[in-house]
This record gives sequence, structure tokens and C-alpha cells, in this order.
Amino acid sequence: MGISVEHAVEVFQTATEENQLSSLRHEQLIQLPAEGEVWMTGDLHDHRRNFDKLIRAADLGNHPQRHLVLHELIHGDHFDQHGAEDSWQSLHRAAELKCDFPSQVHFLLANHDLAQIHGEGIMKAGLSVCEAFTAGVKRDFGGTYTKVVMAISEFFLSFPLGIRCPNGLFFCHSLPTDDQVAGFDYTVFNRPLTGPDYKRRTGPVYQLIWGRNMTPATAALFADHVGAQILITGHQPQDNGYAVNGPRHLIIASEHNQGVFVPIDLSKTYDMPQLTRSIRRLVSLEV
Ligand SMILES: [Mn+2]
Repeated sequence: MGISVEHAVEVFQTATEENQLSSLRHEQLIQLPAEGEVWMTGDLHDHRRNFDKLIRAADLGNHPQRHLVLHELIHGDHFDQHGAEDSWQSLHRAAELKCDFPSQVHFLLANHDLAQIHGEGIMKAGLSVCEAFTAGVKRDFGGTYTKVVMAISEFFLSFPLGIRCPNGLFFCHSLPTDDQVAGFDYTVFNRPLTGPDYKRRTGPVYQLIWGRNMTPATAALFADHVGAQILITGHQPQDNGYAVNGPRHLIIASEHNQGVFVPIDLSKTYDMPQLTRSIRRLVSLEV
């Protein structure tokens, strides 16, 4: 891509500061205003056509009251012949978008981000996606690539855990499992984080972003605890683009040809039927 180490580091650092210093940021939450709109998306996993369509359709420059939520951007299907994977480029593009529209672009911490920080093995088709990601950075930046790796880690660590809308919607990457929800530490949203918060299985950050297959009852309990009517998450793959997990939990996916997003009017309240009627397929966007 022809980007220098210095430029890449500066973009990730600036985006990190924008995440941390946003006036909408309150500890680990983003509080959106009661006006304008928000486009909630699911995991993107370096699906470049969908990402490109989203950015062009959102047209943030001409819609200053429109917010865009992005999560799980990395670890996609673009590999070179040596097994290096290219998704740092989409992450960099997202960081540039944050720099250009700091009060409109919002991220959510996802489990692949945390795995990448820890260099932990998530395997896809027998390959470590974290090693492949780092190999892509090394290939493109050469000898001082670790500066970019560190800037990316700091960028991930600046992501909030949740986004609260005044109309009763609440967004996060996933939810704790049925086994974890009773003991879940909800203070994680309202305080600075420390090492144990990220710990495998026992840390509330880990539980929030890794949990799968939770029942509608678990989702409802979680929604009650965060004072929300309906939760929207990604994380659990959806061949058809979305799934309704009971009346208070919508799961969406954006990383394939059936991928969707949900444009939401922040001044209106929604029940689940209204929310599902608002879902749009990325393939339908004419941009
Ligand atoms: Mn995930």
C-alpha cells in the first residue's frame, strides 16, 4: 500500500486519542445523543466490498448527525501466497475514518481484537489468524513493523465495550454466556479496566466479547442490568445476515454477501418487529 511506518503509527495513535477523548465517551461506554441516526453493523472481517459500500452509503461528511458503529474489522480472507493476511489495511482505513469523523465513527472491542493483542491462537483452516495478521504487517512495513503492531494494540485497547442509545437500544460485540451472566461484573462498563478484566473465561471483558449461544432469557437479564430495552450484537455468524434471539436481542452479521446493517433513528423508540423491518442488506445499497 506504500504507507510509511510513521504515517501508519500516526493514524492509529490519532484514532486512539479520538476514542479516548470523545465527549460521548464515559469510561467504557459511548452515549449517543437523542437525535440524528446511528448505523449499527455486524462483524466485518475484512469484507472490503461491504466495508466500502458502508462508508460510501453512510456519507458521513454530508450527514453530520449520522453515527457509524464498526467492530471486528480484522481477520478476513485476503491471504498472500506466503500465508500473510492483509486485514491491517481495513483497520487502518477505519482508523482514518475515525480521524476524519471523530464524533461520528465508533468502535466496539471484539474478541479477535483481544486475541490479536495477546497473540492468542484463533485458528482458521489450520492457520493462526493472529500470526497471519502480524505477518501482513511485517511484510508491508519491514524492519520497524513492531511500531505499527504496538500502535494497533493501543488502538484496540482504546475501543469502548458498549454503546448506549437514549431510545433504549444498547450495542456490544457479544454477551456473556448463560453460565456467566448471573455472576457478570456490570461495573466493567463504568470504570477504568485492569489486567484481570481481560482474563480468559473469568474476566468480564473476555466474557462479554467471547460469549456465544446465550438464550433469550440471558439476553433479557443482561438488557435489564444495562437499562436497555433491546440489545444488538454481532459475533455469532448468521448465514441469513441476522437472527432474532427473543424480543430483546438482535444478532447481525456484515461479513458476507447476505450481510446487513441497521440504520436507526435515535429520536424514535423501537420494538423488535420495528427493528427487524429496519434491517438493510449491504448488497441492496446502490453506491
Ligand atoms: Mn467475534
